[in-house]
Amino acid sequence: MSIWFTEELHPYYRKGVRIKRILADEQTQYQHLQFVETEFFGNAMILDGIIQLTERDNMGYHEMIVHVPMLAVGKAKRVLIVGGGDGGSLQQVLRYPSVEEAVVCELDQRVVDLSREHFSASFGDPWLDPRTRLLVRDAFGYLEENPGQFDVIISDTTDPIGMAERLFSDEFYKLMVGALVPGGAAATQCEQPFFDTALIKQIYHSAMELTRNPAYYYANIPTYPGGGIGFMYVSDTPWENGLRTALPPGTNNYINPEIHKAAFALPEFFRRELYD
Ligand code: SPD
Repeated sequence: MSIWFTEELHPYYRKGVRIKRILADEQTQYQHLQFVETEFFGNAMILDGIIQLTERDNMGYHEMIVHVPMLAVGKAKRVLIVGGGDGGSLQQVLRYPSVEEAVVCELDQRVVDLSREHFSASFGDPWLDPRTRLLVRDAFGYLEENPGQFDVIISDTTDPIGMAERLFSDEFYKLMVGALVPGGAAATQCEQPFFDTALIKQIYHSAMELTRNPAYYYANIPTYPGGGIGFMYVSDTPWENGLRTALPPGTNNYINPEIHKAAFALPEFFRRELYD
């Protein structure tokens, strides 16, 4: 069987990948969850018709969303991942020997279960690490209950549609910053400069009101709309601190010191929108 999966996240833009076979297809309590084997990108997870990650190109996403705040803070002990049920961010967080506890707040247990089955070749099983604590619940309440607790928070979410829309709100950013220790840092999935300029501006402004050194950065991920995605770095600690910190033990497939620095260079139309 050889079929095309076409994604239409925006009504004016489509992209597609060729699929070899469907590995899982179910309606969970929260969403339509699919795992497919693609022709070029390895296994992929699709939620409500939107590609969340593929084995071949997820490294740009997970390495950048995790290492930029982790390196900036240095020696993080407690880390919270909001969403992230596929385990990709968790795998990167656990590379740091300083991490004592990595809490993953994921709403949908089925995302974790099926990711363990279909991404084990890429992520191993980070859920077995004794430092991992999985909480199957909504992150809002957990953030409210845990002010000032985390050195680093990673908001590894879907797009701002339906139940995930709240994770892009001012209220969420306020709670997230409130859950950081002084000097702690967060990085959030923050969409695409061409398609989501207004949303990113709104988030940057709210991050500016909450912290001294927010900044936007970008990574290339061919299976996402526009070929990439950005992240909001949210902290009083400048992201540049991370340029002086060594990457953790293990192999990187995307980040290196040059990429780390260059990711914060923005195309002029977008830099003007955001920073002027
Ligand atoms: N438009 C696709 C955005 C996907 C962001 N979520 C990725 C989750 C990977 N852990």
